[in-house]
Formats: sequence, C-alpha cells, structure tokens
Amino acid sequence: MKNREPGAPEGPASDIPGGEPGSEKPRGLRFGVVALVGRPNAGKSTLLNRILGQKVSIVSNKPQTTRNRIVGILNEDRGQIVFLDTPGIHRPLHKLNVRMMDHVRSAFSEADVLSVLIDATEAFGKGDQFVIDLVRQRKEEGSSKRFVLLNKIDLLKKNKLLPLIQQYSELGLFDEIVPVSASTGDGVDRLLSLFFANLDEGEPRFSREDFTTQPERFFAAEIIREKVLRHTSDELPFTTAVSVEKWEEEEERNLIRIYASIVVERESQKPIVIGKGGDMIKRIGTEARLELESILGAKVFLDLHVGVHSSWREDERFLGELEWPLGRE
Ligand SMILES: Nc1nc2c(ncn2[C@@H]2O[C@H](COP(=O)(O)OP(=O)(O)O)[C@@H](O)[C@H]2O)c(=O)[nH]1
Ligand SMILES: [Mg+2]
Repeated sequence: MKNREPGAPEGPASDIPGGEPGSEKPRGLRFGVVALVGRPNAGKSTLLNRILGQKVSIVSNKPQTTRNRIVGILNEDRGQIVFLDTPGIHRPLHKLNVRMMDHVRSAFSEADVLSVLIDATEAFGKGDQFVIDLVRQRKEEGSSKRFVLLNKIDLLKKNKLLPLIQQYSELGLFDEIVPVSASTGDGVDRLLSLFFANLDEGEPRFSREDFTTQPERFFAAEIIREKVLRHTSDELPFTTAVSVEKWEEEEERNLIRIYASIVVERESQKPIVIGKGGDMIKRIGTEARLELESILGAKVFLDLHVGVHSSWREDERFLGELEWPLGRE
C-alpha cells in the first residue's frame, strides 16, 4: 500500500525482496529487518504505528488483535527499515493460532534485530518466560541482534524502571534494553537510532513511497475488525473475522464501494454485532468508513453484513481466504 495518488499503478503484493548479490554497498545507507515480537497486548502494533507516523496495524486492548504478519516500512535519510509486526506469542489452541505462531516464527528467522516488547507494568509471568526461552533458542541458532523494549513507561512509577532494567540485563540475553512509551513516543527516537546503528549498510529494497506491503483490501478488512473489537468489547473477544467480498472503484467519482462480511461463530452472536435496531453495526460501519475515507483519500461506500460460520477458526480454507491478499510467505 502506498500513499494514494491518482493514476499511480497498483503494484502486486510483494514481500521482502532479496538484495542484489554482490552489489556495491552505497554510502552509509542502512537496510535491515526488525521484528517486533512479544506477548499479546505488549504494544507491538501501537509502536509500529508510532514509528511510521501512520496507522498500518490495528490496535485494541484485546489479545489476538494482530493475526498476521504486518510489514511496515520506514524510509529515512539514514536508510530503510522493514518492521515485522506479529501476533502475540501464546500457546496455540486452534488452527488459527497455529497459523498465527507460524507468522511469529518466520519473523524470528528473518530479523536482523529481534525486538521483544514487554509490558513494563505487568509482573513477569509464565508467558514472559515462554518468550525468553524462544529468544534464548534463537541466540543459539542465529546471529541477529536482540533488543528488549520495556514499553508503557508512561504508566510506570519511576522507581520501578531501574530494577526492571537490572532484571533483564542479568539474563545476559539482550544487546540493548530500551525503555519506551509507544503511546507518548517517549524513547522512540533513541530506539530508532539504536536500530539504525545495529543494521548493516545496504540499499533500500522497497520503493520509498511504500509504507506497508498490505494491499488496501486487506487493510480495509482489518479496520472494520478493529471497530468490531472496540465496540462489541467483552461480549465477542476474538471470535470475529472480517472478509472483504467485493471492491469496486469508480475513478471519475473518486468513490470506492466495499462489500464486507463480519463473520461470527454462533447465531447468538449476530445480535451483538447488529445491535438494537441495527445501531451497533451502523456505528461500526460509520467509524470504519470515516477512517477508510481518510486513509484511502476517496469517498467510501461501505456495505456490511453479518454471517455465521461456526468453526471458522478451524477451517483452513476459510483462513486461507482471509489471508489471500497478503500472499504466502
Ligand atoms: N499507556 C500505554 N498504553 C499502551 C502503550 N502501548 C500500547 N498501549 C495500549 O495497549 C493495548 C495493546 O496495544 P497493541 O498495540 O494492540 O498491542 P499488541 O497486541 O502487542 O500489538 C492498547 O490498548 C494500546 O493502546 C504505551 O506505551 N502506553
Ligand atoms: Mg498487535
């Protein structure tokens, strides 16, 4: 996805292209892949959006908001960094979750800098140990740099930070320990300098206008899902999928028609999404449409309907259809 310009050609969905083997390294420009990994809700997607200065990855206070690998591209005079935002690390119970963890593993193996995000306000638990063990394995296999980012310091009492830094430094596992706040941006400039300093020289591999590899069609489905997560709250934790079924553009009118379905697991969940007299789905639709209009720079007509698929989280074919616009890795 690029910033939309009238008449700009839509490129095919691409993943990280390979570098030119044996090509001359340019003057000091850096290139590399930084993976953002960690437990659900640590703030990975918020941090990516903050770094890029625009939204590429949806955010909510529910676990399992990010289900795929989202690629965000930072273009600067210092070089280009490809960020991989990943689903939260957890033990997979459904096929959906197995796929989610596959995305995490592939990000681990492609990263030049593996960045583990920690919610600094939460006590260290089993989930954190699971993540640390994965990173330790990675240390034994690979050569990537390892950072730990202590996030949400805006919520942390000052005297809590030093002991936390001490605790992570004692693990002897991380090259850098960086306190940040993805919400306020505190510490993010320093973090970026550390990323660039730890990457090799190399030429950009994406066009400088690219900021993500997700196609608009996939991103639109994500924006709708974000609004569903936000408004249906605790009643529908992570049982919803959104699939964009039709996408029509009327160039002369600068209008995009998007037809999408919100898929829930049980008939009894439909009324939650639809709301009294349809007020919930109206709210979801209006919010999604306004945000899409501002992102896509076009007028949007959004048609939403609600469907039931009782086992979509186990249905490989359906899961594949949800991911098709992203291509396979
Ligand atoms: N106060 C505060 N909240 C944050 C920060 N970073 C993320 N959050 C919140 O934490 C929740 C989870 O964020 P998200 O980026 O979706 O986490 P992810 O699951 O790791 O991608 C959201 O409600 C965010 O607004 C931060 O630095 N400070
Ligand atoms: Mg996320």
